[in-house]
Amino acid sequence: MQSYPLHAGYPFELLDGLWEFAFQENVLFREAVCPDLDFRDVTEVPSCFDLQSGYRGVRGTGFYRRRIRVHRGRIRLICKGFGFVLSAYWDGKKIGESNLTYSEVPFDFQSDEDGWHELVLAVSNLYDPDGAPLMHPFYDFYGYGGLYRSVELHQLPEYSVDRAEVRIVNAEEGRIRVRLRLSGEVPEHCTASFSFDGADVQERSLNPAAPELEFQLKDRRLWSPEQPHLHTVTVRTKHSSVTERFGLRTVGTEGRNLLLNGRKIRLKGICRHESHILFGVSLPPSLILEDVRLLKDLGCNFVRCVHYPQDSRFLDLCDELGILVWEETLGWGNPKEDFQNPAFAAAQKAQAHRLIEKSINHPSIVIWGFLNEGHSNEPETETLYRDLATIFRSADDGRLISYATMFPDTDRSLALADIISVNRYPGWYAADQDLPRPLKEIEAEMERLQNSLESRGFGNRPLLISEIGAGAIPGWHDTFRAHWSEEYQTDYIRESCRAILSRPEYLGLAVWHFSDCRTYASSRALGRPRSLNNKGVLDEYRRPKMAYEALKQIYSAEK
Ligand code: ADA
Repeated sequence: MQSYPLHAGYPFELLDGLWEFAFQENVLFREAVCPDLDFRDVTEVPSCFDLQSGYRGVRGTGFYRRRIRVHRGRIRLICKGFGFVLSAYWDGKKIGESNLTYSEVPFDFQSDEDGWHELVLAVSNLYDPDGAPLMHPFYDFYGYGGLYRSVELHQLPEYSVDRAEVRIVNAEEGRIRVRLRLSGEVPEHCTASFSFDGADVQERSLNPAAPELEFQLKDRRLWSPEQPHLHTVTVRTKHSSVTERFGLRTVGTEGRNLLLNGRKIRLKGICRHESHILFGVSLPPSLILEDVRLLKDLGCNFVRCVHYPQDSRFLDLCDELGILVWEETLGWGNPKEDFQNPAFAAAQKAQAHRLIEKSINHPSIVIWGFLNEGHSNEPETETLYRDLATIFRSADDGRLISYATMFPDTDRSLALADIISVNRYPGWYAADQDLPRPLKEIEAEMERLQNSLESRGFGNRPLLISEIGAGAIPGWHDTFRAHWSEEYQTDYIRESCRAILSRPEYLGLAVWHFSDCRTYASSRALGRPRSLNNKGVLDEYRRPKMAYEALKQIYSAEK
């Protein structure tokens, strides 16, 4: 199950499979010395090394080693997702490092000789505010270590076409702009052939300084959740080719409404971590597909992908099966101290650029997000919120911008957002802790929130509840229908959906959460029984709780 873009024309190798493995506890990648390592173990790529027996829950640096045969010349190594910090060594020489946890990162280098070479990838999962600024132990999801996603090796020709980014000029008319990413020694006069949907080949000459061209598609069809039609473009240069998939659709807002292809749409959504109790954040393809099937079965038309850049295979399936997506940079409740840390700000911005680059062609993605529940009520956070919004807006005018706030009444950056997105848990983290079953708080909070935002001048923007939910221990039933019972969770989800969907002022909601997932292994787990965030409508093995059926009924009935 390979994800788009697809490359051809030059030797390409997927480096997934068994690698030699060594581990140094409590050692940061910066301090580690590769040559002295004792590679006495093996591990699998992709996977989380801290989930395998012998290494469960460890913190330190994992070293992956394998030998690879290549020709002399330009090499690109692509790591599609890792945590937290990765450094790469080719024949003992460092070829790059990255602290962009969960991002897809390329390392370009030169191989000087034909034949066998040694590749070592060192991955640290130690919390370190300077070296690994995007991850923190207080995040409410487990910070796994390892090469979460595939590793690819591209033996590039003298010059190559690496990506073809498609921007929609006019969806109805099928007019698009294709911006190429070229690398290597691109000749001043060079041509490329473009073919759409495997046919309609057009030869064009390229300006290597600005390789951007406009096209008119012949057989155009719009993409929508009901009819997720997709197109492909294949671009060939002398020794390389890339195939990208895209869809024709528009997304915009009008007052409180979200418009898809000019038509009003409400969001029936759910939040989803990439997480499974057995695989951590490194999900096998069959499970990714199963998750997308479950989203469809639930009747969702929207998934909020939390809280980091996602596996492209999941996004490909959302494109194919017609689910609208919110994708965001890695963040969770970051305080102002993070915003004042230059390493954190730089990593956020770099990750935003990488996110756009990776995901630009997915028609399913309609919202770019960032900094979940950052302390957006503090003046010190304003600059980074603004900088991130600017990065997304200037790179892409075909999508909306939002971020999930927990400070809707005092937030200082709301004006940046096309959609006001608020995380709310009334009646779960109840205002009145002595009241049994405080479900009434939900309705009251939806009313209050809407009025508060109107009074602050945001009454004319779409309003989304980007999280709402309650925890349930799977299989625990209670005649009192108390907190943690499947009964309370079911009642809670019913009441949340009713209170939100019955109000035309709300764009919709993203229920928290899809499935139970591992979180704190520290004493913070006192509020997280089983060391899991238990607010899934599915348990950690994807077995349905009572709330699953309830949500399915509501979403299936809601047009
Ligand atoms: C927040 C946060 C989620 C999760 C949730 C909860 O809204 O964004 O990641 O931690 O709270 O379960 O309390």
